[in-house]
Amino acid sequence: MDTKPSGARPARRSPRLPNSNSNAQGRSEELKEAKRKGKMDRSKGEDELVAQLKHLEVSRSLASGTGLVHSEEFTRHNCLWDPSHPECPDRVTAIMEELERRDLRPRCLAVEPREATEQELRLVHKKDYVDLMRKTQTMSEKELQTISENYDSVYIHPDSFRVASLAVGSLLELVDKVMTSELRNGFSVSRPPGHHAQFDQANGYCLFNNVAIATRYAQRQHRVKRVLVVDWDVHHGQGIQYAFEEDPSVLYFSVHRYEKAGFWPHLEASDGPVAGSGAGLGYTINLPWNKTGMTDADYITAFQHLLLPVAYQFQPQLVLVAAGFDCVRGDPKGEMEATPQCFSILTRMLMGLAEGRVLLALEGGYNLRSTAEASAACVSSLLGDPCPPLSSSSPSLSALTSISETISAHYPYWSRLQVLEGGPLADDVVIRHKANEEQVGETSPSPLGVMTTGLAYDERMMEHLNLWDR
Ligand code: Q9C
Ligand code: ZN
Repeated sequence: MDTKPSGARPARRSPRLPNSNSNAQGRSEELKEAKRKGKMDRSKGEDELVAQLKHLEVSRSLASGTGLVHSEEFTRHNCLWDPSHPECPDRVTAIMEELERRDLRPRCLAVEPREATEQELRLVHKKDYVDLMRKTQTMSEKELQTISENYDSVYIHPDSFRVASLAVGSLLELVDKVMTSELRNGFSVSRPPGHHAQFDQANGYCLFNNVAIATRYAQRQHRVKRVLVVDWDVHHGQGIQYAFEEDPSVLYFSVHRYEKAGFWPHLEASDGPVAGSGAGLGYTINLPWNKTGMTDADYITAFQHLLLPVAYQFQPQLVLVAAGFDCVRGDPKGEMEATPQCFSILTRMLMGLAEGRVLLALEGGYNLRSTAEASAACVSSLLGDPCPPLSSSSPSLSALTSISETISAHYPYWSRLQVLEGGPLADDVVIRHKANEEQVGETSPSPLGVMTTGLAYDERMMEHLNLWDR
């Protein structure tokens, strides 16, 4: 496509330039033609040119803009009987202030939130449950407290039904806009969170499962076949896992604090060997951390060696992120050590998937500063800014062990995890992993034992040389 020698290319392409789409040579020619005509005919408006490009189905490469949903309404849901509850209105206010402070807010396109319909809520939830939640709007504080106690770690306010419906609807609006390429990507600064909410129950500060509903909505409304859900909230999003465990059209990846089921929600279903069931076998990927203090290197290694190989094989058409920031350094619940800047990189790593259709929805995050800074880091990446540098470090032995165990569990399902040459080597990998564990036990952590680097070399490559400038 490009006839210039590669050395003459700029080191970094502007994110505003159309992507070099490898299988789009023909369309690329058409695009050039369209651009040429556009330049020639100055009377033609930009709108007409854009319409022309849309017709050529290259519009995705031009899809620009990061959608940002927020509303004051998200501060109306609060705990009447515990004013110091960690899932508090200040969480979203702190994020919006940080976006403002860093001048990120005006660079985004404001998307108006709307309430989800009953039908939409029922894409994931039972009718009786939706009806019950609706009825809480007129209940007394006493009644609300009683209802809340039927669930694990939940509070309900008279405004909760409306606000939770608005959190769902906000994400659905973003789904509409990225699927039609009106926007490239987006971030929903909403609450209450959603990833613990289940078919017939609220759970873990969550009333409706925002991300799970958005996944089903994208599939029904926009004919999306494959959705990747990435859940980096420090808690396992069991609500999302349960919704899709038998479904091969949704790949659910969660990285979470586990400590051998010692951490909430204390489920063995959160462990690494759990991989889904029936047709969905292989489409649930759990990466449980068995120690606190996981760093940037641990998260980045997990993405590089586990999530991304599988994700690029899966070829999602939409990426939804259950973006909890209780995994960021300073969070009282997560007790992890990932920096806010790390989330720029994780976000960027996902933007190569699904033609850039990446939507983040706020989940947990209980240190206001950490949550606000990490959210801003994500928005900055969505806008195309370069990632800030990280201080380099190595992944920990505990992290590598977890990653290796999950890779082993998924070897049978994902050939892209098969990095060793020469056929199915799952057994070999387990052995190598153990050997690595012994080896690094004495010294400092080393790269993933299950990963080997292949070197390709052929003498015939010597025949390619510059004849007039040796
Ligand atoms: N002793 C989110 O981060 N903790 N939810 C219960 C019981 C519940 C977290 C502790 C934590 C829920 C969205
Ligand atoms: Zn959480």
